[in-house]
Amino acid sequence: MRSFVVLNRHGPATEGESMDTIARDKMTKTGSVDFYYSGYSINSEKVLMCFFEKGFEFDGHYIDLFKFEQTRPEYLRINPLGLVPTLVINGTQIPESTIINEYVDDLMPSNPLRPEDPLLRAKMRELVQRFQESFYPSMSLLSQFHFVAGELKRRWTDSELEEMIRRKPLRERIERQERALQKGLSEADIANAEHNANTMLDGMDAHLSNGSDWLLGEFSLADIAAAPNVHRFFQLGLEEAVGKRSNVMAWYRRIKERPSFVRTYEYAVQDFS
Ligand SMILES: N[C@@H](CCC(=O)N[C@@H](CS)C(=O)NCC(=O)O)C(=O)O
Repeated sequence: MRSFVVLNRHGPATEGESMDTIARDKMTKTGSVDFYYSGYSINSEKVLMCFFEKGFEFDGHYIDLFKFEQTRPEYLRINPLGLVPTLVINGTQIPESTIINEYVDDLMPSNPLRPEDPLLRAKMRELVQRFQESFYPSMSLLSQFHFVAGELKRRWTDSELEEMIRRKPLRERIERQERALQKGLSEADIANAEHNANTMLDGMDAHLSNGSDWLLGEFSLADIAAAPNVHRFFQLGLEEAVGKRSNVMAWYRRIKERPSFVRTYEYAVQDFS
């Protein structure tokens, strides 16, 4: 199992695929490229998929959220909010999955993942933001309810959990996890998360109803931002919600065939043993 200190130097996405000359030049100048990520983390998966699409090279550092490694002092020096993912370019930290993905797309201009047309680009950003604000929190809560809380309780005693949760720097994260683990999520919490997640799927279904393969016609960071959220339905055994929406289901089948998707889920493996 990969741990906090293990380094994975990552090569180009496939043989024959090479990094942009410009990007390579920038990398040579910048020196180090460190990526802190976790398995079973929608935001980490979103960034990994972008890296693999672009053939972006990085040294990966695994932060095990099930061991609360995101609250260790050495990681808090990298990301003071105690969240993954974080990209560190020659000592400069870039947190936030959306910002990392745009940064990498800026760095490596070939094979662009954002529409050139400013209006379409604005629509792409709208979708990415919507997914970040409504899709991810809903899937995160449903994950806590259907899997994460039980897994944490299997591993740790109540007092160990209490102590580790309190190390989180953000008050809302403490409250969110205390609710999931100690106070229990209410039926209303679950219903709200399901409602919002279904609203996101409906929105995707409408976007895809014109017969296009991808959310904005061309494949973009919006598809990448949606992918780990939609995949989470399947990981949680809630795939019926996706299956009911034929356009989203067809989109999911297409996205699963992309090498970047396959590599993401090979790379971000969480050991539940
Ligand atoms: N807005 C941030 C959110 C990052 C985030 O919430 N990451 C989750 C994993 S997907 C995390 O680090 N959770 C640990 C915790 O809440 O303690 C981003 O997009 O990168």
